[in-house]
Amino acid sequence: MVTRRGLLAAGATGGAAALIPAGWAGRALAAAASLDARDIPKYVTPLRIPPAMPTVATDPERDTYEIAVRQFRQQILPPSWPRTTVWGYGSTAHPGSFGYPAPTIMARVGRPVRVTWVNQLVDDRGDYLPHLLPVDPTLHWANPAGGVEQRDRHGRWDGSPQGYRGPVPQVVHLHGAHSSQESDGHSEAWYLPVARNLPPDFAVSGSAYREFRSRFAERSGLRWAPGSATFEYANEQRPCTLWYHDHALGLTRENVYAGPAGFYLLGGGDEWPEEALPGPAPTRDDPPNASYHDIPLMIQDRSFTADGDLQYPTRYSSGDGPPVSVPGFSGSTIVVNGRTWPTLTVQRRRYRFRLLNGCNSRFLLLSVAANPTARPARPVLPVWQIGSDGGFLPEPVPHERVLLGPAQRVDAIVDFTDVPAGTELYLVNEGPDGMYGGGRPGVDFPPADPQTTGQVLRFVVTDAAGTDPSVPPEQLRLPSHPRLGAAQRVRRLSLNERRSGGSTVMLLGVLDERGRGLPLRWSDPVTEQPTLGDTEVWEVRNFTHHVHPVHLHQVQFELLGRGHSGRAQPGPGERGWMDTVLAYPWEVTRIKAHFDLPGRYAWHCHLLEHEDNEMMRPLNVLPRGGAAAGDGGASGGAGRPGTASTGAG
Ligand SMILES: [Cu+2]
Repeated sequence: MVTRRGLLAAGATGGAAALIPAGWAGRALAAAASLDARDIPKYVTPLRIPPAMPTVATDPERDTYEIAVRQFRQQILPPSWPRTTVWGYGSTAHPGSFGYPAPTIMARVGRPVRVTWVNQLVDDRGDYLPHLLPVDPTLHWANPAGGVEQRDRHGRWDGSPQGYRGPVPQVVHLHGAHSSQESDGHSEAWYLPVARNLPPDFAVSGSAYREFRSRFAERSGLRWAPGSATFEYANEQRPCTLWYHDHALGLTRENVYAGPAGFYLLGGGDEWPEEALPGPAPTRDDPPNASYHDIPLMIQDRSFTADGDLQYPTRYSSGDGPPVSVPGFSGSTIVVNGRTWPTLTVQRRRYRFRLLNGCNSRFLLLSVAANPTARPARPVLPVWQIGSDGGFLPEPVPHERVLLGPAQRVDAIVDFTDVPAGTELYLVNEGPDGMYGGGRPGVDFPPADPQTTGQVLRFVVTDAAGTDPSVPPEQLRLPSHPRLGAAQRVRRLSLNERRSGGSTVMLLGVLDERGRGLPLRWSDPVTEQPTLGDTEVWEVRNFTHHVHPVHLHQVQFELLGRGHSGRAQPGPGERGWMDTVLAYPWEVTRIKAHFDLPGRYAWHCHLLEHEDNEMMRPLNVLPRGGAAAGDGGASGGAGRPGTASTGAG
């Protein structure tokens, strides 16, 4: 009998190749040699703390930004090693601001932020830049080469061994934000750069772009310029840690892998005195060498060629076919804030860390240990979780180990006050080097290679330079947490795997009349169509062997329960607002959300390789009284029809 443990072990042998299905007889493109991650010295570069993104205007109404994505070279590997060509965001008014990760957008609750996002993936002559990585043109993807008729559909391969080599679609999603549809960064609202040599028959924007451009113009009087989109974020939600990244249809995995991502820290609100927490974070007018005690950590896995370029697995369906998307990715190094295995000098005081799993498909199981390679890791300091994706928890939760799926955030405090100066501590990772099916490291799956991907960051403790006014985490009282009212509807949904063309495809879906998973693709009729103002319970049944991080746009939701019945209590770190929830194999994950913005959104798996290959479905919020054609969700259930919802901020 094949056990789950056996399957997982077979799929987790480490390295980028581990996620390519067994028996794959692909032809390797004359690929550059890989860099052996064991050869890269660790902890030789200081952690880079992204500065605050400069504005182009601040007035009583709002903060205004103009942010482009560009291609540049950056030192990601240690000094004296080759630099890496990446993409990243920065302020067009401040050419020195471009970085991977991007500068952090510092926002305040109740104060709108307006960003004009510009696709500047062009070279010095104004010609478009092709992708850094081979692109599978046969997926259901943006497909600009298909022209207006065939955009946002499956594309055709033109014979290039690199796949699609044309101009690259971009559209920015602010992950976790309560955004109106035209500002959400819908996957079909992408746009190409304004380039000298755009082929005339290409679509220059996605099929949703014009509609959202009109809506935004109606709302604000401002019309998007070609090669750009202007979005407005109301910041009417609880203070929290958001992040922004590319979301183009069928291309997100490779776009995000190339670098474009940044933090968006929403502070303020009248519910909580920020002085009680460790700070400050970077602000827009800091002096050089300011010191920070509120530090975002974007943790990602990356592989490199011997020349220092980003490496991403390429496989082929046959000897002379196009490059084909891979079902998962496991990089050979850990990169934090754009540097491999950095080191952070900390004082004997408390620090707030905004932990973000920015990996394509790697799950992280993090702890603070004195020995970087001992397994099981022996945690020496608790990681105090004070917040989840959407804001503060009801109370601080001490963790020995913190589990983070792709796109999830943990707002954490680590207290170094009692650690002797001179001590070296390590943030280590015991998540797997392959797909994650749940369970414990060393029991249900081998932990990540302790020599490489099992290590993240080194802390070097020094004496405190001043007093620490922050409140110890065990004494913190966090603001009370509003709960959603009764649901009007229960929706039964599924996560499925299906064989397709020799490999396994993961698909979202609904349930059929016998309670079995009925998988649906991105282009199938819309089934998730809540009515504006409604609160819904979503019961997501996972019929696959893998954990999938399920992300809903527009909302922050509550996790009601999990387990085989969906009634098991969420863990203590899951009792706040979330926008991405881990759905475990063969379990029911029950969430509750309130939909108070009309229009076209999406829900999807945040394993980027799944999301890009159909594991995404429309989420359309209909006006009250509107027809719900094709709406196949189950109604009634535990909901009490007619019960008014109390809503959520
Ligand atoms: Cu998935």
